[in-house]
Amino acid sequence: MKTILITGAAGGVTTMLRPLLRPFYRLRLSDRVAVPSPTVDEDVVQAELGDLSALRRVVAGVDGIVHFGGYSREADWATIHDANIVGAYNVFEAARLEGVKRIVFASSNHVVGFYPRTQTMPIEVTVRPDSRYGLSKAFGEALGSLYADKYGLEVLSIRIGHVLPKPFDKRRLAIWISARDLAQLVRIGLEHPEIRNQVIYGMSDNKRAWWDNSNAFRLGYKPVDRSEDYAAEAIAADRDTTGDPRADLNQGGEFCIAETM
Ligand code: 15L
Repeated sequence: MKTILITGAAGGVTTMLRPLLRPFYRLRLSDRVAVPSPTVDEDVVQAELGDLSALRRVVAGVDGIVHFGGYSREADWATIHDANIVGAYNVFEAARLEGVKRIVFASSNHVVGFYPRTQTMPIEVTVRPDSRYGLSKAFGEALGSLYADKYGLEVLSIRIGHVLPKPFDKRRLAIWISARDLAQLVRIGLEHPEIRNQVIYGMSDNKRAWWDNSNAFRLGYKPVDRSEDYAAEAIAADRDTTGDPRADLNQGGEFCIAETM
């Protein structure tokens, strides 16, 4: 069984992913805070993403890294810089120095959040970040490109939509992904022999999607969940309108206007 490091293992999304990945991998879990309810098979190590030497010890000997660590919403520059810019750099650098070839990077839809909702987009578009957070995820994708081209790492960046048991508004009907569909994409990122530096969207089989996810389908992705099953409830909730057209008309929603969250 391969050993896989999950960074940010105390987070909500990684907590949903752990039981879905455990049947296939020996999991090493890292976070700066305590990881909830580790099983006897999970190896927990506390580490700060800002500490490269500590990270080198954490990644040493693993077969792949699933990097979800960092800050997952909009915040002030110091927070984003330390957690997502320095943090992502250190993860890629630790991988290179310790000879770990595979990285699955948790990117975000907020890399392209200032595209209008009327546009259906392939992956190969110029980034239009909607926040310092989105900008930091674009930096992470660019790190993947550099480390693949220059050092031969194999990197899958997933522009994740929104991971929750079910989508709760119209925007999320377009971008939602279930935990099991995301786990499938993570496994593709860890296993697929043709990964060099690929970027894909992380969404389920969503009828109202804004993204063309051909890149993921080419790698064999077959989503099993559909946001449309929750459409009536999400539309009735009527949570979408902020009154600011930047948020209401663009894909990134409230990230297009928020300064912190
Ligand atoms: C993200 O990238 C965030 O990490 C998550 O908390 C959600 O806000 C999501 O995007 C979203 O766009 O709904």
